[in-house]
Order: sequence, then structure tokens, then C-alpha cells
Amino acid sequence: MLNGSGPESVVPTTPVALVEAAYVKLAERVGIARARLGRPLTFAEKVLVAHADDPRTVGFDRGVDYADYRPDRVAMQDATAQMALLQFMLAGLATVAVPSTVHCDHLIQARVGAEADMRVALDINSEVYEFLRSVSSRYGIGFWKAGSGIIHQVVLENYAFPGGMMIGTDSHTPNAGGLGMVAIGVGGADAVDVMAGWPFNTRVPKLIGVRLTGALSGWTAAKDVILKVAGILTVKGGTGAIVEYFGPGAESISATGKATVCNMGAEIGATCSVFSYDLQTAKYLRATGREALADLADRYAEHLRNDPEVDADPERFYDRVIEINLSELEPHLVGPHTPDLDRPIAEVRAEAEREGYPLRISSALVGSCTNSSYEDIGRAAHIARQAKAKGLRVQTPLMITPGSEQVRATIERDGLLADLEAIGATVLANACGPCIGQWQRDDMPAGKNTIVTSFNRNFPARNDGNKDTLAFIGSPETVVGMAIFGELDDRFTREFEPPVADDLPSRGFDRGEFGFETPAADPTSVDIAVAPGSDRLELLAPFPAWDGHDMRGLRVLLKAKGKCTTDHVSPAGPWLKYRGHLTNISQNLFLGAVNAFAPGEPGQGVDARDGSTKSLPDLARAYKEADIQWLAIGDENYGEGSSREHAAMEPRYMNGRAVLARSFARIAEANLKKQGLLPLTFADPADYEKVRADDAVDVIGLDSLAPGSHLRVVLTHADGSTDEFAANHTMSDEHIEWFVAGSALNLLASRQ
Ligand code: MIC
Ligand code: SF4
Repeated sequence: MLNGSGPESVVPTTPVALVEAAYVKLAERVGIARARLGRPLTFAEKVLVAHADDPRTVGFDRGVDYADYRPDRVAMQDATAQMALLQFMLAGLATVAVPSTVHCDHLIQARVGAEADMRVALDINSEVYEFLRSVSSRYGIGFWKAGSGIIHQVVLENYAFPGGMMIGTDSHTPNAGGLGMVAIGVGGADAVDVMAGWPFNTRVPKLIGVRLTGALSGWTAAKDVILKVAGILTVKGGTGAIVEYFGPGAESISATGKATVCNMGAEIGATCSVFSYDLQTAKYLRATGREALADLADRYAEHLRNDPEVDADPERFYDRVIEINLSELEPHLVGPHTPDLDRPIAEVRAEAEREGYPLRISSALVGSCTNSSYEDIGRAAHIARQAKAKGLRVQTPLMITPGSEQVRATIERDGLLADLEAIGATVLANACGPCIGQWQRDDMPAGKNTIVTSFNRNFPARNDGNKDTLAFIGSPETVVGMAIFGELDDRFTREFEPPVADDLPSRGFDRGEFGFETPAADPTSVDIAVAPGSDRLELLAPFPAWDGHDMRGLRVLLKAKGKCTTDHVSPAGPWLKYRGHLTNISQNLFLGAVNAFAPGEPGQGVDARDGSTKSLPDLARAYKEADIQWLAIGDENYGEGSSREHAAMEPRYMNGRAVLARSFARIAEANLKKQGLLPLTFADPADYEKVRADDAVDVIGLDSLAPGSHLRVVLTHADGSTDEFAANHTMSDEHIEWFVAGSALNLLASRQ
């Protein structure tokens, strides 16, 4: 039961009493941690210890210890909530143990515009929405219906609070770090643990400090801070770390701007990113109707920021410190194909000409959870007004997705949407839309084409399913400026005045149509509908327990070459409709992956039995049907990107047993463990080269699997010769229990 109360306590905000209790604990525990460590603390360290299951024994060894935390909240979006809740149902509990919410945002396809697209979405997704609504109602979960906005904006507006801790089944959950929350993206199985009353277990993060000096001004936006950081740290540079922003420059960034920075920390693999509590945070809390929380945070302010010694000498406290002078920062543009390919916009034209990127922009898109705030739209609208005054219109389609119904209603009331529409923009539903490939692009150009977005991800085929689309990412004003002249060029910075806009509406927010539904007063009255034979939803069956033996004779399904993100393992776009149906969605397994054994088109594999080429999902299914187990070989940062646990459940369901990679992204590795697969890394990354298409692979040493133990991998090649090398793992005692039980869920269910 939710902190001892009933479904009526499930409200569309974080209750003051919950925050107050969290602050009392915070104040007490900061003292405990200072005493244990014998030194001052960073803000993130304070929040972590305040949420430790036991502050007296919790490990502090960064990057080494695993620790149990008790988050204040859980948030889930519709595309991942389906699997999370199907698993939660198997746990056999009456209600969630921690305040939790579901947000319907990913399943709305963008085609013509907000109203028509919403109508279609409500129709084609009705079965899934009804399932999510009924499960939420039954188990005491707050439900935000389609149209209310993108999960991270809705959380920022209603639930996030400084010094809190949250997990969310989406990799951009760290958005709430803009309000000072340690908010971590996880797979559904992690959310299930917490909703079932168990702690959230994760490795104690390292700490990267980003010291901001100067002030944002002119064309430079909060987005440019994170684009710059992505260029410095690269897509794996933040792995296993919390990125903490501090220093005198932080106050020049609005709360929603801070959220943009934290949001896109997901693109550098960070566990999360966080800003301390400051005047901007307080202003945002007040503007979003949470004056009482701001008053409370003012009272506890000393605990909601770094100890002064940390600010004075950050090198002593952080594993790495990066300095950024905001006054010198220029607007940036990253891409194509990876969010860390960074350059100032002043250099983009020359680089595009050199690299052969089409200069002409075929579409421009503003929005997504990372850049859809009132301020973002206001800055974009300011450029639009200048363009209109000069008689200019966009030279390319420009689409705008407001982040939430509250933002949409407010920007409509304040005329900002009209400013954008006046130069030719189309307004889409308050949802993820094209950011997740929910974009029916009727004007798809033939061959290579360039798009610019204010989103956060730009993996090949991500937005429109077309691998020939080159996606570049910049701030909303950069995107609109480029759309007006239709080219990858910084000309707009010379033709227009820099954007000026309010960060918050002077007339207050207009809530628009309120999209929150409380759970049923009598949960037992709620039927959960999963129609037999449905192609959208399927009840889960437990995965088999470990058979107690080493893995012998595994086939190599593929050897991924280069980037293998979760979008490569389990693509989104049209596949999103099967997110609640494991059998159906498994037909997309590795469709985006480039296989070293079958180069050319992605998603192809070689059947080791006869050398024939098959699509990877067909090959996996053929192996499963023949009772053949297999493993996947990965390159660096395997599983980068999304939190979707389908990327782990599908291989498990299709008879995969292990993934052996050069390195892993954090959530992907955790998801594999949760689903009973073995994530292994090459002790010597060069051994990757030894793996051949027709190898039989043994993984030896499982009987003595223990934290820190080494495993041996033996490759028996088709010619009878062998290669043998060491593999590492990061399995803790608990992870080993999951592996033995067959999955974390099996273990959880056995404990109820
Ligand atoms: C994304 O941005 O890739 C997503 C879609 O929001 C994912 C979640 C999902 O795949 O459903 C994420 O970032 O975790
Ligand atoms: Fe939605 Fe895109 Fe944000 Fe993911 S990154 S939550 S798809 S808007």
C-alpha cells in the first residue's frame, strides 16, 4: 500500500508530506555520510545516501560497489509500461508499493497534425490504452492519458522535486535532474522490483563534475551545453557516472533549460545528470503550482547543493571535472548518425560540403522531451516573428511537438503557436511522434537527405525509418533558423537578432485539458483485459531456470560491427505496436544490426548449419525451433540508447543465452541480467576478431560463477581448430541469483 494510504492518495503531484519526510531523512543522513567518508559531500552524494536502503552500511566505492536504494517514485511510458506491467502482474501483488505513474506518449503517430493524428491514435491503440488504464486502476497507479504530454515534461511539471530520487522506464528519465532530482532510466524489470517493494539495486555511480562559469546569452541555448559535453565525453564517456552541474553559471540557465541538459545526458551513457537547487528551480516550482515545495526546499537548501568545499576545490571530489564558460559557448549542431559528432554551427556548412552531407534540409522538427518547454517554443517563435516581418517563410516543412498539454495550451494562448504557424509550421500532438519514428513521412525523399531536429537521438533510421536520412541535432532556435533558409548553414545568425523569450509564462500556465486519472476506489472491481489471440498484448510465461551446466556449443547469431544500439536490436517506429506482445515483437530482433558475417544490408545472418543467409529474426527463430542455443557478439557500448527491455527479452525468448561484447551501455547490461542472460565482456577486446560465423562457443566456469570470477570462452571453429580466451562479467551475488532462477522476475515471484 502506498505509504500506508489508499488509491485516493494517488494524486497528480508529489504530496508535500512525502517531500517533507524525504528532507528530514536527507538532513539526518548527510551527517551520517559525512562522518563515514570523513569529508564534505557533493549534492548527488547527498541524494544517494538519503535514499540508501541502509545509510550505515551502503557501499560508497564508486564504480565498484553495488548498492540498494529506495526511490520516491516510479514513472513509466506506454511503450515500456506494457512489458513492465505484464511482469508486475506475474509478481502477484495487490498494489504498488511506491507512488507510480503511467504516461501515454509514444504510440501516437505523426502524420498531418495534432487533432487528426490524436483521433487515429485513440482508435488504433484503444486496446493498449485500455489495458494500461485498467492495470493502473487496479494496482494504484496514476494514469496520464494520451494527449497529456511526454512523460518527462509531465513529470517535470508535476512530480519532480529537488533532492528526490526516481526511476523511470525510459532512458531520458534524467530530465528531472533539471529540478535537482536523481532520476534514473531503467528497464521495466527494475521498475517492477521497486513497485513490488524491493530496493533498486545499481552500481554506485562515479561522479563527473561540470563546472559552469559565465552566463548563457545570444544564440547560445541550454541545448548547446549538452551538445558540447557530448562532444567532449562521447557516447560512452558518461557510462556508470552521474554528471553534476555546478558553479556560478548554473543560475543563468532556466529550470527547463537545465532539464534539457540533464535529459540529453542519456546520450553520453550517464546514469543521470543533476543540477543543485537554486533560484531558477524555486521559480519553476512556484510557476507550476508547487509553492509549498519551493518553501520547503528553501528551508533545506543547504542540503540541496554541494557542500561549499566541493565548489571551492572540485578536483578533490569528482572523478573528472570539465569546465565550460557559458559566455564563450557557441551554438552547436551534432550528427549525423551519432549525438557526439559535434561542431559549432559556424563550421557546419564547410563540414557538410567536405563530407558530402546534403546541404538542403528536407524537414525540420522542434520538440521531444528534451526541447519542448515554454521557453524553447518562445525562442523559436521569436525567430519566426522576425522572419515574418521580413516576409520569409520556412523553406522546408517545420513540425512542432509541444511537450505537454500544459505547454501546448499556454503557447496557444500566448500566440506563440500562431507565430510559428504564420511562417508555415505544422503543430503535432503532445507526444514523442517523429522522435521515436512515429512519423508517417509521406514526402520521403529518394536517396540521402538531411533533417534537423531539436531531439536527442539521431541513430540511422530513428526518425523516419530511412537509413539514408542524415539527422542533425541543435537547439530549437537553430532548427527554426535553419528551416527558414532551408540549408545547413548559420546564415540565420546574421540575418536575425538573437532570440529573446520568457522562460516562464508571465500570465501563468494554462493547464489545458487535464489528462490524469486516479485509480479505482475498489481495485477488485477492475478487470484487466488481455484478449486471447490479440496481436498487441500477450501474457508472459516465465523463462526457464538455469540448467546448472556450462554453456556448450552455442551458435553465434551475429557479430555486431560498430554501433549496436537498442534501436538496432529492437527497432521502434512500426514495431512499437507490438511492445506488449513478446512473440510478435521478437520478429524485429536485430533487424537494425550490422553483422560482420553478413555485411551489406543490416539485419542479416548466416545459418551456421548450412551457410545460408537469413534475416536475423528468422535465424533466431530457426535456432529456437531446433532447440539450439546461441549468443550474440557485440562491439563497443552495446545497447546504447533506449531503456527498452525488449532488447533483452527478445533474445532470451528466442533462445539467446549470452551477449559477449567489447563493452556495454549501463541499462542494456542491467536488462540482460534481469532477463537471465549473461552479459560478458572480452578481457582482451582484440579477441572479438577471433569469433567466426560457424563457431561453436562454450562458456566455461559457470558452476563457480561469483562476483569478480573469470569465465573462459572456447571457440571451436568449423575446421576443428580452437581459440580460447578469458571473459569478464559484472554479476553481483544478486545478479547470479537471477541467472540461476531464470530471470529476476522468477526470483521475485518465488519470494512473494
Ligand atoms: C527512446 O527515446 O529511445 C525511447 C523510445 O523513449 C526509449 C524507450 C522505448 O524504447 O520505449 C528510451 O529512451 O528509453
Ligand atoms: Fe519520447 Fe523521444 Fe523523449 Fe524518447 S527521446 S521519451 S521517444 S520524445
